[in-house]
Amino acid sequence: MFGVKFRRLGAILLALIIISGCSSDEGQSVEPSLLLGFSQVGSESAWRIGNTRDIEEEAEEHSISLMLENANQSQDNQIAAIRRFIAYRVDVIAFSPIVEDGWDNVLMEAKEAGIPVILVDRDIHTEKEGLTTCLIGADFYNEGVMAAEYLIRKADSLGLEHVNIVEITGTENSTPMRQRQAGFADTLADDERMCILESIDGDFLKSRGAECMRYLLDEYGDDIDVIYSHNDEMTLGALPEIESAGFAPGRDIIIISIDGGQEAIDVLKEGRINCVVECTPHLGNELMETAIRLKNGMEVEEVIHPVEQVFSDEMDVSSIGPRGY
Ligand code: GYE
Repeated sequence: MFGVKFRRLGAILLALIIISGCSSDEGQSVEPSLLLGFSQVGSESAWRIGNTRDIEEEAEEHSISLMLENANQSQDNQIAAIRRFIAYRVDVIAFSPIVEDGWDNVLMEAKEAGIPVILVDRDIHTEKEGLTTCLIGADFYNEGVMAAEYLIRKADSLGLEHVNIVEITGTENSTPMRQRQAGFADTLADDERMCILESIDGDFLKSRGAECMRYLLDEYGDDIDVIYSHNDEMTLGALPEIESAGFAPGRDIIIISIDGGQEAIDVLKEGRINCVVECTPHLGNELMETAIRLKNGMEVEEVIHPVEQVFSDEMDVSSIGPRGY
């Protein structure tokens, strides 16, 4: 089947034989391995690639058979993947919903098939109860809060009286976009110095980050004091545009990014980014542990957030170790 990647093929074949009701020649049934179907958003960022790798490695580590499908940034592809997982009768379905709305029908189908669903990384919006079991992912609202708190401290230390901010946001209607925006705006709301000139959709892509930056520079020029970008890729796309326009990122314009991948941390160390809020892609271990618990009919926690930190020019950046993504 196109696009389906089989991990531990032997284990899957064994699981499928057992699912279809066969037993070994001696008539002894073999303990089925856990078969997990996971639909990934795409490969849009270092974060996403690191997240996929982590999930593959942790599946291996936990002896879980993983059916991994990459949706290439399409919700339709994700829905089709989930339907295939149901048809295969996997034990557990997990997916990172590209956007929040539009999942009710396919998740009802999973529920009717009796297959538990885990949300990884991003949340969904639904009026229906009990479509998913839990969410394993970052607290994006808090990431927005941490970004804003850094900016307030930075404005204090530079003695700024008025701060013009432009925001390059992630994929519209995705959880990280909504919550990173809300956490940031809410935290700045009472600070009269802070003015968000415009928020523009960069879709978490480097190329869009560059395009958005060109537009923002045309529109606001040297009025821009701060760029708040919802991920490293868009930040890395924006930086050369800022430089071509004759500004020094990190000095003339304060740059705040989210994710904390190696490339952005290297640029932070060069002084061309001021602050990177960490968003860890290492969700694989929790995902596998949770899938095992669900398979065994155990309770799971509704929301699992990893602990995250802030890297910035307020610290000794040379002490930041290798990031691994
Ligand atoms: O910040 C971005 C990725 O959902 C947390 O998606 C994830 C975001 C991450 O493409 O780089």
